[in-house]
Amino acid sequence: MKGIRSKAGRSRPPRAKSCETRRVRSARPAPVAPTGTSPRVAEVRRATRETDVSVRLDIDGSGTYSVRTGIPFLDHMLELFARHGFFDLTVTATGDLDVDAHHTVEDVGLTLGQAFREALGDKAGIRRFGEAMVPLDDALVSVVVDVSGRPYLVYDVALGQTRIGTFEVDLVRDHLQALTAQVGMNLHVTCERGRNPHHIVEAVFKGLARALDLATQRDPRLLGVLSTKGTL
Ligand SMILES: [Mn+2]
Repeated sequence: MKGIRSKAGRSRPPRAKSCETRRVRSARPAPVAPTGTSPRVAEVRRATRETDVSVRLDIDGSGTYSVRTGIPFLDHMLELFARHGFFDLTVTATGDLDVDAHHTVEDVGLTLGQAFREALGDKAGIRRFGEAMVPLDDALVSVVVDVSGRPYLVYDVALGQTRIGTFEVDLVRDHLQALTAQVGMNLHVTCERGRNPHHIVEAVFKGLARALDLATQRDPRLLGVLSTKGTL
């Protein structure tokens, strides 16, 4: 016994080798694949007598976009929505803008919402809830979302009939109402404060992007859907 102990002491391995051994021993096992690794992409076209809208969406994108709706302010909002939500998004729309922008703004919301719903599939593995507070100078907007399958919009942004350039700001509500209905989500948008309508609306879309990004992300701890009911 004494001999063995003495031998072990003498043959102590050099420091480097011992570190190497420790590193190998503490190496973590390869991570388990998260729930669902299939691509979450959808392509939707919605054509009526009023509008013709095409959307291609990749939820797990990097924020690249190509948006042409014929309404420059809406393009601006959807571009920053894609960028801040890390969604790859292509939107092409032609509509009866000679009537007004209403049909196009609403139908782009419907088609985008349908693309989200299709890309999310059975919603297995998603975080489901997401929230964001976004400032832009004078404006501060909070957006909270639950991709619950129950469409409900609470839109507390009092801007009335204000226009941003030629864009009628109240159309944002119609766009979000259409989006909410098609995604099947509970969406609360609250303008905490703000003066400049452009800033406020921009904060709405950035907040929506960030909240939806969170809500649609996959949580590797989840098996199936995040609901005690078993379905979303
Ligand atoms: Mn802007």
